[in-house]
Amino acid sequence: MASPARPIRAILAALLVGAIGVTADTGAPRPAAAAVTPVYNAPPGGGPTTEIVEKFGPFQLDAYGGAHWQDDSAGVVPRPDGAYGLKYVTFDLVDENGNPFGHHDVHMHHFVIGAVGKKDTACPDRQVQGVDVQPLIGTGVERTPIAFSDPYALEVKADDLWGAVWHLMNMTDQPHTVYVKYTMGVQYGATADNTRFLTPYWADARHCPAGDTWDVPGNGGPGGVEVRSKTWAMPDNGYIVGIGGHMHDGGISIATEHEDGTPICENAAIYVQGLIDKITPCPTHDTVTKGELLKVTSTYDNSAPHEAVMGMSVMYLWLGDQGTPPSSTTTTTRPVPVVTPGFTG
Ligand SMILES: [Cu+2]
Repeated sequence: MASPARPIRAILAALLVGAIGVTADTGAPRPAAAAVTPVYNAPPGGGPTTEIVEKFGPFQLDAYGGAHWQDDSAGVVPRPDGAYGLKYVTFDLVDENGNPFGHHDVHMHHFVIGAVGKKDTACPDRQVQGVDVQPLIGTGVERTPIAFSDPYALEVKADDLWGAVWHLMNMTDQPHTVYVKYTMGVQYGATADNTRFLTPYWADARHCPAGDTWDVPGNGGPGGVEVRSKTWAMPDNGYIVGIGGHMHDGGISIATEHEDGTPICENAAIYVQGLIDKITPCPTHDTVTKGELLKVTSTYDNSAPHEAVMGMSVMYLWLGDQGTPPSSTTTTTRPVPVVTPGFTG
């Protein structure tokens, strides 16, 4: 693999380090008190979705403990050409024949993609060597997909450049050839007229820009937890369309609340054999107002130390206005359909 250009590499290395548990099951329960607003006056969406698979690699990884058993780096990554709305992404690790690796055989600690040259809405000062980077999508060991139902999508412009940071680890006693495979659904027909384009807003529990690590000391005794919170001023009026939580092993939850304490989302870590296996997503469609302070809180186990952890609420906002709700008339024979908002599995 060619060495990435140094400025891009430096930018992306400074951008984000870690695993992302963004996304989505329509069946995921919402916090009882979340104020979810129906989708109404929606444009039709961007039309048919085309599925495109990108493979990035190869990474030649030695057996666990070898000279190059892991790859922790950054660079420019491929993306589908053209302009479109990005509707969904799934991530996997595959061998040279396309066969997937088990999640704990080759460990995808993180693979995070950002748009180079665009501003991070949450932390506009995120800049390295004069170049802005906006985090877009990513995943970690849990490899959960990201998906947005119509009329929502992430906008990708024809001249956008994608860079990524990644950390892959071969946990087996055999060397492997590894590719990162990401499968995307794109709508080439998506325009600002037919689609509500989303703004990524990645809000950390302690630091701006999001993605900084810290150490949990482990001095809390049996059952002890470490709680950290940070507030984030919403950049404009709009809607939160979905939230993915991001944390590392030892994490219990990421909570996102309105300024008045009303819960919006709690992303919970689900463990299998002591390792994070899933992070529950929050599909939602909750209103936010310009300047409102959302509180993001991470809760970690503090009965034992956990090094280099993260806590992040990966939000996707639509900074638009639905207008007034349509009123029913006497000729209406059925209710206004309620579109299931936000992420879909
Ligand atoms: Cu992380």
